[in-house]
Amino acid sequence: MTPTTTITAIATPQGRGGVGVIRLSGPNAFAIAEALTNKSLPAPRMAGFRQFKDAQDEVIDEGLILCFKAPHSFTGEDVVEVQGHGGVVVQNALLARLLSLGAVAAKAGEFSLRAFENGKMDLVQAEAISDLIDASSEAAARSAVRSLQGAFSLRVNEVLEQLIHLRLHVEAAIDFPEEEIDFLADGRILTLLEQVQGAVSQVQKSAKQGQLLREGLQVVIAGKPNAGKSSLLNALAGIDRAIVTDIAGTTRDVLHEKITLNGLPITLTDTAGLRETGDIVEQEGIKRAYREIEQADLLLLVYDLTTDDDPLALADGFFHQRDPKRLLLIANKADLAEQTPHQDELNGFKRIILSARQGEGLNTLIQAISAHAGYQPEESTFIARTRHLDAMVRCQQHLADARVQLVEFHAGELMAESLRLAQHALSEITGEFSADDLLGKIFGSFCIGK
Ligand SMILES: Nc1nc2c(ncn2[C@@H]2O[C@H](COP(=O)(O)OP(=O)(O)O)[C@@H](O)[C@H]2O)c(=O)[nH]1
Ligand SMILES: [Mg+2]
Repeated sequence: MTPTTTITAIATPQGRGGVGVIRLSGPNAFAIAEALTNKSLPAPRMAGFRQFKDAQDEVIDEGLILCFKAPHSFTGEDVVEVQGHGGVVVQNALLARLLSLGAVAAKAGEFSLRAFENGKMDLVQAEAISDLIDASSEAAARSAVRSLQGAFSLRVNEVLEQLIHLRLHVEAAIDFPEEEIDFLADGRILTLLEQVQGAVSQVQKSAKQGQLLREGLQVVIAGKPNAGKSSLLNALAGIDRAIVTDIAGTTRDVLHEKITLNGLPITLTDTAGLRETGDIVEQEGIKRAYREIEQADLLLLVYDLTTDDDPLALADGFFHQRDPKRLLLIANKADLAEQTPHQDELNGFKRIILSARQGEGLNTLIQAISAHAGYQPEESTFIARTRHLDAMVRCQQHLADARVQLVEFHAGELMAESLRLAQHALSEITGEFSADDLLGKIFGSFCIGK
């Protein structure tokens, strides 16, 4: 399906700036630009200085025109960049003129969608552009560039090739039924299958790091009033963000603070102390605290060492379940209890003894958080999304099914079907086999003009 419309959008941020760029893409891009300037266009890839005019031939703005002839453009279509001045009013006047000349306002991500549809980039690369624009840390930006340049796609495609190679072997075995049993049993197919499983695991590991970089970790601080939750948030954030007093019930609303620990983006959430209370405002705060607790990747249960509170009993009471993968016990006020900050274990739960007020033991906590997330930044990390991880999990499930069919049932046909599904799942990452609604969801979250 070739789009017949010519789309346009302001590509630079709305606001004051030296330059404001408007993009046009589609079959009429050149004709519309010619009408805008009332002059012939510069040769492709050559900048030309032009006046941009309205219907009455009045000058709206002046600046550079850049043309890119299909297929040598971002979208693969004829593209024109109109580079005027960066003011909200003048840019909107230019945009209105382009619309009156027959261009259509681009939807969010429509330029990238066309680039994808015209084979200029795969889905992972298109997503990487969006992630690069939204990157919240230098590490995230660097990984996004790596994905954009194809590092992730290359890894996925390598595994896909191995998988296709394996499928060929299995299909061949099915096509020669008299040899099927021997062929399937000779161990070669199993070896190939195990190689594919290993390769997917490797990519999964790297992608998990990339997803952490992109999506960060939701860490929620919870506990009784006065345990030192707000003090801990302030200590980790390195600023006086939350109000700290010795009055129980000081924190009533949920407070979010974005921080980066060793390059790992974290959203820290401070919550109201959990207790029975008659105060309506505090009750609402506690309700909100529970909502945050449910969604947390990691819970920091803070308790006061100078009391005789039992953290595991608190965890039972607050969360009704204990999951060592989601819970870190934080024994606070080590200074008052005259304990040196350290780390130990309590019934399989990691416990960190620290002093939020003195800032002692924080490094141990930071390391424990990184370790909990499984975060090990490496130079080659590429950006990845939950969508990619889900696809790989499904791929692994189909591979495991294939293995059962092979090893337990020698069922070539069923194994072949599982492998086909595994390939399908993996291909969704780069977009080879993506449903339209998925594409709509992905590109719809992009900014306009990309
Ligand atoms: N000595 C000492 N006092 C602390 C420590 N952490 C918090 N506090 C004090 O305990 C009181 C309650 O702290 P706050 O952070 O507001 O607790 P929250 O109610 O859990 O948010 C305040 O007076 C803090 O100064 C600590 O590590 N050592
Ligand atoms: Mg507080």
